[in-house]
Amino acid sequence: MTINDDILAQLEHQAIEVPSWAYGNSGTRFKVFGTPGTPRNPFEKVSDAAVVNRLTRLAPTVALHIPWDMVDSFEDLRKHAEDEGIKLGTVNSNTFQDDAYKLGSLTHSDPKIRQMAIDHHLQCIDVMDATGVEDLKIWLADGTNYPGQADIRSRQDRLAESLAAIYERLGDNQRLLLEYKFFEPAFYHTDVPDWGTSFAHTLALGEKAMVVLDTGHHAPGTNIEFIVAQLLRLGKLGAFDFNSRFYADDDLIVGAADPYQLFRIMYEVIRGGALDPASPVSFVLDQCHNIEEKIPGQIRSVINVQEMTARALLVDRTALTAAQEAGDVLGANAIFTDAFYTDVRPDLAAWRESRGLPADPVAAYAESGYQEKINAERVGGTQASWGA
Ligand code: LRH
Ligand code: MN
Ligand code: MN
Repeated sequence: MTINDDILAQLEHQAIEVPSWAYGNSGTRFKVFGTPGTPRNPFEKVSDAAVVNRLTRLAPTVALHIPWDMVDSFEDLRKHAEDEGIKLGTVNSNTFQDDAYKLGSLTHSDPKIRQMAIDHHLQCIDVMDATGVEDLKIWLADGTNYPGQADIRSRQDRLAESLAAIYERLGDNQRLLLEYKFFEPAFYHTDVPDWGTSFAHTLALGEKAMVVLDTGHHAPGTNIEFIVAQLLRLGKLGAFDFNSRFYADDDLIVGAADPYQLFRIMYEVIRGGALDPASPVSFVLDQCHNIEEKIPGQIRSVINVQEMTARALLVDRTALTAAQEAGDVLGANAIFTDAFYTDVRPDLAAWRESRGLPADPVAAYAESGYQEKINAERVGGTQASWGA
């Protein structure tokens, strides 16, 4: 099996948004390791993101996290991104680091705290207005640790009201994307734990509200590709947060832990029409590089997505449908796995070269001297970290 022109044409427009926070230092609750060359401000994070795009032509936008990426002038940040050849992407809100939100944000029983959380989201929409960004991504840490701690049902009612107040402020082309996560930091119940809850709220809000599927936010063993198929069928899949995990929300490089799962997800993406440039689904990385180099880690990540997309495009869907309809269980499975086991790396490397890109973008980065340059330049100041 080889990658033909039809497949290359479908890969041509693939875009994977990178997260600004992947370029800052991150770690676990045990240790955050500092690394030379780490950005000291959002401008430097945008510059690093642009390097990933220059070497891969796969990452034309960078997601922001507010307040981590707060700057005096978003107009300047937007211009800086454009000068570097990329654009600013999704604006992520953050109501998980203030003391005030210890017992909840948009779900809090105190109307003053709820209003504070709503106002933060309205400020995020102001940032979107100033930068031309269309997507507001909301992930809430809201939840409880102990049964009986709070009334689960009234928290849902308050959440619906708060979300409606935010939704109200969206411009015509703007969207509210609601991300679910089954646990952490709350350990007993989480207020948006699953796709069903996110679906129910976004359905009630209206067409501009959609669900975010973060691949690390499910219980082990969950069939994520089924959720992808279902949300696409319902027209409510707004975005992916890609990463991979072995145990919890590990935020490792996408495709690293379970490449076959990424293949199965990309197959459903293609089956559901979400690779079409007109599709509303956006593909975003949500990762941290705790011990590995960050820029090469991001390059590896976008290439992993590209490779698994190419493999999923290799599935002979006509033959697969025929085998499925004939009840040929093993035959259908073989058609599926034949595509998965095809090494597409040489074909993609040749294609990259034909488009003036390096055959091996990770090696090209190592040879580019960029890392040495930022190691020398970015001394002094405070390194950005997950959380600042
Ligand atoms: C929560 C999450 C969410 C946040 C990001 C930093 O676990 O996935 O998307 O915005 O991590
Ligand atoms: Mn996420
Ligand atoms: Mn997460």
